Amino acid sequence: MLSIGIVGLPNVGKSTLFKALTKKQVDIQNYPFTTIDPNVGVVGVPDERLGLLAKMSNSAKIIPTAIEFIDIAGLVKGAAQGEGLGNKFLANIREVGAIAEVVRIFEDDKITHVHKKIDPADDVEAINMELMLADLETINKRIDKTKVNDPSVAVETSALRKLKIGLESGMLAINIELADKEEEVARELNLLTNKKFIYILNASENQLKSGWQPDEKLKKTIGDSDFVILTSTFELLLSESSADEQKVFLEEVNLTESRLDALIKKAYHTLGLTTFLTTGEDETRAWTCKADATAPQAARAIHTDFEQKFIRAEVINWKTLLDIGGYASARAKGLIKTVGRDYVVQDGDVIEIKI
Ligand SMILES: Nc1nc2c(ncn2[C@@H]2O[C@H](COP(=O)(O)OP(=O)(O)O)[C@@H](O)[C@H]2O)c(=O)[nH]1
Ligand SMILES: [Mg+2]
Repeated sequence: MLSIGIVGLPNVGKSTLFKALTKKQVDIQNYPFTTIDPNVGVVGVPDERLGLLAKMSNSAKIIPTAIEFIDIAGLVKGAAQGEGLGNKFLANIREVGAIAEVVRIFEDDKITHVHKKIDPADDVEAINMELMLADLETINKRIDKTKVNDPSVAVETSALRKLKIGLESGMLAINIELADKEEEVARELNLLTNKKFIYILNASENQLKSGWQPDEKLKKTIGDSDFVILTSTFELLLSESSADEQKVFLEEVNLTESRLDALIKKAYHTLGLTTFLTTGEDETRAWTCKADATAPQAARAIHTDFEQKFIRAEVINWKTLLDIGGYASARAKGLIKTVGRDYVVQDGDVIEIKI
């Protein structure tokens, strides 16, 4: 399952956010290959389409698609050099699909900031610097093992050199320009800064209420990455409240809905994922595939055998299916497409795989 590692300095609200997220924990029986670990929360991705399709099909249950969030100990300066829990911490996030970086925006004298001042752009730079240093270490180790004059490793050598130069000049690996073959080398190294980032800007309720937005300096530091503004303590409070209470609390900060759902949806986007759907009397279910997956690749999500055994698929957009009122009418009107192995799955396709 695709996962997101939550990183950030100590005392920025990571665990509070994680706790709020785990209130959205799904029944993990439905998700094979899920890790059972107190620091891992398997969170359902909110999807309005599921309820509508389930009603149409009279489904016994609804199963959303899910992603894992991993809460990791705080990262401090020197982590890349293996100080304290640093190294172990960094090993924990090598496998994640994307990194959610929590940045403290809220001011609170009672809660110590490790740098003694609230400077979000500075904090982001400090964290990203540690991640880059860890990547540099990975690269230097690999360079030591590679015989540079061996022509069979020319691509690897050039990739390593470009990555080293880029990282040393303060670039995240993901922003370093590489040829396609070199990209493969970089991917295989599992570099931390070669992952997509989503920034969680943890503001106070007052900041939220007054429409706080990142300033130019912070925007520049974040670059093109996705970001979400929320208050982690407020989200935790919401997640522990009844629907009626939630309404009152939301009004107080001029919000119409929890920002946590927005975060989960955005994280799914950051991971580069697409949702396709299946619907019937047993269940209406959302499935995950990579954004450019073909039908057989997508079918793997349902069963690992399905990629091999795939013959064809019947596909209809969820809205078209809903508007026409179900499979029988859709079939009668010829609205269901039969597609082969080359078909690239579109977000919102309702699919029946024939094996
Ligand atoms: N005022 C305020 N305090 C917060 C907020 N988020 C977290 N805190 C507090 O900051 C402290 C550290 O939070 P925690 O989630 O454990 O941070 P972590 O070290 O990043 O995991 C706790 O006392 C939280 O209640 C917030 O949005 N506003
Ligand atoms: Mg914590």
